[in-house]
Amino acid sequence: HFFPLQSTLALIKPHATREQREKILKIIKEAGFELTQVKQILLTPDQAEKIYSKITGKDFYKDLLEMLSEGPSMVMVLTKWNAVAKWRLLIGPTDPEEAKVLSPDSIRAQFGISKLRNIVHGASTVYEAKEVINRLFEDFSSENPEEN
Ligand code: DGI
Repeated sequence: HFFPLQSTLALIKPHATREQREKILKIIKEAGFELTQVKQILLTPDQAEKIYSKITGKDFYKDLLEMLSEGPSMVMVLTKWNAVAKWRLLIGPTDPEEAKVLSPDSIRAQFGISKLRNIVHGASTVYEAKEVINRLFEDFSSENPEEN
């Protein structure tokens, strides 16, 4: 079978400890992802909206924004064959309690605390991944004028 080489948008949420971040980066490497880009950044509400455009209308969206404002997130572009689906598989279901049952080896099963504090994010589709990577990394570069 042939799978397309893809990039996905991944995020380690602010509540992750340094030790957990290191463990997750090790899992990423061992799963064969290339860490194409990485930025540790305190996401603005505007940047958060780009990542979570699907759920801005949900009642928990304000909790999500508050959680993301607690500290820097590690924003990553991960590249691999079939990266979007592979990363979603590796992180597991949204709810860590569900993940522990359905996918006990997944990142959310191992390190997630709750639906909101489920340690990581991953784009759901190739289209979404492309949109978010373009918009976020464009933002990041415009914050460093000398790079333009
Ligand atoms: O793509 P996922 O992160 O797996 O899931 P999603 O796009 O439905 O939700 C995005 C984030 O929003 C999720 O990582 C945590 C938060 N969230 C989702 N469902 C709930 C939630 N937060 C709360 N408090 N309650 C929910 O039911």
